This record gives sequence, C-alpha cells and structure tokens, in this order.
Amino acid sequence: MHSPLDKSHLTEVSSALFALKKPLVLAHARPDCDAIGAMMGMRSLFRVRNIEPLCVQFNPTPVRYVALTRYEPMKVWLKDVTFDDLDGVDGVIVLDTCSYKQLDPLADWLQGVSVPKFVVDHHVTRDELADYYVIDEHASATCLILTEWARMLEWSLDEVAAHALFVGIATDTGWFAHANTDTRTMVAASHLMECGVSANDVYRHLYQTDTPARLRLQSRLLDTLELYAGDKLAVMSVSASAFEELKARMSDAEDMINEPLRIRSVEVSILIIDQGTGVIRVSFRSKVPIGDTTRDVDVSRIAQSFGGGGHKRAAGARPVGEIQEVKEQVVARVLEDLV
Ligand SMILES: [Mn+2]
Repeated sequence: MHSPLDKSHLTEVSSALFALKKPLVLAHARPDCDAIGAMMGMRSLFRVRNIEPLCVQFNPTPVRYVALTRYEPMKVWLKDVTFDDLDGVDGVIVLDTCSYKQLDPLADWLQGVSVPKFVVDHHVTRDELADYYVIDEHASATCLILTEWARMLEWSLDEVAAHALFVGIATDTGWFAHANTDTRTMVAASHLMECGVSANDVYRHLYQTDTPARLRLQSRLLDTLELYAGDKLAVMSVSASAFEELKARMSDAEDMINEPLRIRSVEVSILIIDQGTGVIRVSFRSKVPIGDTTRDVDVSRIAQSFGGGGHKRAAGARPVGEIQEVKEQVVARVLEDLV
C-alpha cells in the first residue's frame, strides 16, 4: 500500500515548519508512546536543522517510556514551563491530537496566539485549530506519518528519532497485532530498523520490564471481569483504592483492556477506572470476531456519547460520576450496538 501523504503538500508544510526559530511542540494530555515518540521524532528533525524546539508535555512521561534507552526528558507544563516561557514562540506543532480538549491547559492560549500552527495526527476527532495539517486517519500511528514524511522527503533519521518513531508505531499497533497494522506500518518499521533500531531491544524494554505491582493489578482486574450479551461484551472495573493497596500506578493499567479480547466471543472490551477524583476513566476496544466478519462495532461512536472519542477499535471517555452508575450507563450504551 502506498502512503496517501502528498509530497508537494509535505514540502510546503516542511518549509513553513523549519523556518521557525522558537517552535513549541505539544502532544495530547496523558501522553502515550505515540505522542512522546512523535515529540522526540519532531525534536530530532528540528535539531538536525539547528533549531531547538520547546517540547512540552501536559503530564509526566509514563514510567515504562522513561525506561526506554533513548529517552531524554521533555519539559512538563507548570513544573518546568509556564506562560512566561512561551514568549517569543513563533509556531506551534501539535502531535497525535487535533482536539482542544486534549490540549486543555493551553487551549485558550492556543486559540488566541497568532503564530502558524501545525497538526500531525491520525485521529478522527478534529477541531479547526491549525493552519497546516498533516492528517491521515488511516495511519496506524502519528509516528508512522512522521516516518513516511521523512522518507518521502529523503531526510535521514538519526538513531534517537528512529527509535522513538518505532516505539510509537509498535505501541499504537499493539506490537504489530491490532487491526490497524498494515503494509505501510511494516514498511515503516523495517525502514526504522534499517536506521539502527533493534526490535528485540524495544520489545524487552516495553514488555519485559514490568513491576510486580503491575502484574498484581492485572490479576485484580481479571478478577473483576464480567461478561454480558452472550459473552460478547467484557467489562473490568477498578477503584483508586486498589491502586493504593497494590502500590500500582495509574499507568500500570495500560494495555490491560486488551486481555479480555483473548476470549473468542468477546467483541467489545471496556475498562473502567475510578480515578478517585470524581472522574471515571472509561476505555473501549473492539475486535471483529473470528467467523463473523459482518460484526464490527465502532467504539469511537460509543465513546462520543460520553464526551470522548478516538478510533474505531480503540477509544476512551472521562465521564464524571459514580463508578457503578457510569458502568451501568456504558454497558447499556454498548449493548445498543452489540445486539
Ligand atoms: Mn496515536
């Protein structure tokens, strides 16, 4: 499959991008490895052009990513950077989101500031927030878009950038296993390996460095597994106090939502986490079951009815309320689409 990215459009965006002297690079709140990988990739692309971007995360990096060998910390909003530091910023690059909601601490500032804005993203949910867009909702990761962009314009990627982009692609595709894994993904991954990435090195760092607390959390979550709709819907839920008790972090719950999809009949998996702040974190995943390809639940639409969004097979929402009540509402909503 050929990339749908357009070379002349990319050339035009690149000349505006690399004319910047003090670019601000942002990604969505609660950054995942695709967001952070894309920031690192973008930082490298600026640095080889002797431009030092201000890369700001709204939340600290998940511990798992810090453990990766090539990671160099980004600045964290309000901890390392405040509004004063934004003086003189002459352009903003937003990665892995196109939604003000996901850029909350700076959404108003972003709307008011009159500098060129760029978005590189692969999500369906979209606000009009930029002057330049490189968006491909068919791309498995934002890091895939950046890899293809670099390849198309024949930029060399240093090892740090290649490593970061590989991590973003590998995690957004569930280690090349989710439905979004296509030939573009594999071609890009192979290109990044040619740039010096060791897939096994990344794998061991990502998936074989867990703490005992994370495994205990997994066991606790599996204990809460409930099945509905003739075992087509799987629901797991956990409260903030369980994290305290097990000495687990919020980020330790990452990827656990995929476990119930191992059950043959399960088409939709939901993970509900009471964050203890009044906000309930609800994640959705879906799969096409073996033997009936006509069944195909779009969880981004379900997430939207709770004020969230995402992709067809991976989405999330953060409704406010009491966990039991949210759970009942979410289950009822999914059942509408499942039967
Ligand atoms: Mn992504």
